[in-house]
Amino acid sequence: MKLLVTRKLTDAVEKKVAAEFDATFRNGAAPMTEEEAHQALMDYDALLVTLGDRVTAKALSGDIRAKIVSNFGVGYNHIDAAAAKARGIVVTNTPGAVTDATADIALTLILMSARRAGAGERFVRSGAWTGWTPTQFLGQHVTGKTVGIIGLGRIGEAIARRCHFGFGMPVLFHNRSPKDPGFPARQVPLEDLLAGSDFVVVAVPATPQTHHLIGAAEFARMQPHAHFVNIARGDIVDEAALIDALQRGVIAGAGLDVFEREPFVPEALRQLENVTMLPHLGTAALEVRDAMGFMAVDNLIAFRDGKVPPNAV
Ligand code: 8YV
Repeated sequence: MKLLVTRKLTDAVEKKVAAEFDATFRNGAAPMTEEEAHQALMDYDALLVTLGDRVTAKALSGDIRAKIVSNFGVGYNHIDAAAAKARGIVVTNTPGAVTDATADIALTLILMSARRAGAGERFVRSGAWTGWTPTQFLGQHVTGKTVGIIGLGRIGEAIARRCHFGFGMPVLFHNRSPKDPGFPARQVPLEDLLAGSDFVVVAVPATPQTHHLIGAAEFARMQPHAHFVNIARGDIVDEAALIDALQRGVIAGAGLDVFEREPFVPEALRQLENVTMLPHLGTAALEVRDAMGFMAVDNLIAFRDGKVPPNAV
């Protein structure tokens, strides 16, 4: 099977890919454009793609050769899965492998935003710190506060688990279908979650239905001392409305691992002290990226061997 790997992966994963497939490793860190994706789909039997590679309906049109697109990552909003399905092309992803690392980043952002860790770090680094005082950099206490999690899938549940067991936080969650995580957590309508939470965390996938799920009206429902965290996808949030809410003190702070037009981050957002921003670090740990890569390769191997890939979407 002729395979194109669109981005640099870990050494261990690349070694496994090379051992299993007639593989070509594309150069460069930039995602594939729609035109490149189309060409790749014409030239290869299989693609191992990731965040930002534009496997759109247009890229999937015409006389293409590829039969499977294996995504490295759980979120696959850069792939038109419906168009792929219509053409009989299998799409797979890597759930499970990303869950704990992504939940850990959510907790990192809750803590950093509440405790003003980013602003404090910048302050020390600047050389401006002249000494401790009892009223310096006062943030919000996290332990025992209420967290509201939008989307109780694998990652949302892992965040809830950490908040409940680790920080004694009452957990509210909003989810399309009824869910019982097996520890105290209350399923509520989105409006009640927004109004009743000290920390609101977005953990839903990016779909046409979740585009701009959170905007000005939702920020207005949140409490002025509340913090907002997004570890999912940037376009679930109306970024202009978030900037406005942060500038006007509608909410106290935000922690973001993802952005609406990633990697573009608006100047207005970068200038705010009450926002903590990370460069999409969700799964950025060697063993996690190894596990994701092995999962993506295992999906390809299963397909090659005539089996149903374990993680078809
Ligand atoms: C990935 C993620 O590392 O798995 C996902 O969907 O958001 C990240 O943690 C990255 O997006 C590659 O897919």
